Amino acid sequence: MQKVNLKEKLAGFTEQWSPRVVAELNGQHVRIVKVQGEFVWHQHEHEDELFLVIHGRLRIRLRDREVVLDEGELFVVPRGVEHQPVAEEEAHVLLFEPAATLNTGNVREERTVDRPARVYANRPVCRRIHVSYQPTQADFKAVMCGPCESLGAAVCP
Ligand code: NI
Repeated sequence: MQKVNLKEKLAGFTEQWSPRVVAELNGQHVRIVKVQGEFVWHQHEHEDELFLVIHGRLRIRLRDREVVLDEGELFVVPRGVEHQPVAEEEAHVLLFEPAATLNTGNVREERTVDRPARVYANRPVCRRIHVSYQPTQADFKAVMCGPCESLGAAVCP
């Protein structure tokens, strides 16, 4: 594992609502995401979800209140609690959550990302964790582990 520079990683993509994995540990993902506008209301039945604002301001709407996070502030949404992330201007957010956490939770829509791309070196060797997942051609890069990718494989064997 090499150190990860979040500014560099954030400079590497422009897509909004498309999380990138920058580290993995103990079955959890550290993800970064650029957000703007209103996300879909959703909840995660089995996962608590940590939001840490790196840049800008993020509002997390809950059914009974709203939490406003500025740079350097974090909030954990407990499992089963409906939430809607909202950002008037682009915000950059770090997420810490189990690797299986789907960004849209119990909802499936156009911003759902089944396998967020890993963007760090020394990524773990494929253990065929996605064996039940049927990737499309466009998904191959996102679902491949580092070693398979460096071998030029089309998909993890
Ligand atoms: Ni969520």
